[in-house]
Amino acid sequence: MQTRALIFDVDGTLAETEELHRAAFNAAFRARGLGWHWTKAEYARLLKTTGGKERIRRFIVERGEDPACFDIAALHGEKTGLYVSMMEAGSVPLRPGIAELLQGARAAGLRLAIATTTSRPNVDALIAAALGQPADQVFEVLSCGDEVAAKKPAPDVYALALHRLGLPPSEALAIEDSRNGLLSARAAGLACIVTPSLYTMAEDFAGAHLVLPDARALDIGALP
Ligand code: XBP
Ligand code: MG
Repeated sequence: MQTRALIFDVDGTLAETEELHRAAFNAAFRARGLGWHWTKAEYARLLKTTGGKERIRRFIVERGEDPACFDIAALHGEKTGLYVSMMEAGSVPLRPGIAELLQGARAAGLRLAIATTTSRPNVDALIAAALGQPADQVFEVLSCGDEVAAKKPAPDVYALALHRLGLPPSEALAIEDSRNGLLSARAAGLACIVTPSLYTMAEDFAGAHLVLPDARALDIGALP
């Protein structure tokens, strides 16, 4: 086996977090009296733009308004605070098989990393709530959205995770739930296993090493 590290996406892959993100965006819009509300259908469309700040900007442009008239960074900062509070209050379970996969991978001597477009506080809150441990004790490397110039589907966040691991792409494997994530991993030279999530299940995963229903179906002994 050549694979020495598993690099995980977060939203949709470790857990079905997007409904909590949507609730946090809507709560931030309410708190600012903006009168905006993202329905599930609208969010499914907007999710094609990765990154919360980029998603808000696109929404404003689509409304025919000028993004320069809004403090998107502050609005998004408020959304992140609300998401973290909501996660602390309610938590979101890890997807089936994820906890076992993390444990099994560690036991098999694989290194664990994160490559996500989401903000770091969101990752910390999810892992603390779901596993009761700091994220940087579970994952040796964490590469997050705001650390790179271009978010997925650009390769930057996977390239950064590989750089921090000190590994070539041939020695790591990405685990994703979305087409944008798959494209990002492939553009960084990584093989990628996709476990589609609620918001991504209708997407095209051509180019994936494997498409599996969830992490329970992932056999560590059969990795490339
Ligand atoms: C997830 C995202 C994120 C979250 C929100 O994509 O696009 O933007 O929806 O996070 P992926 P922030 O799973 O491909 O990484 O609001 O912190 O950006
Ligand atoms: Mg994802």
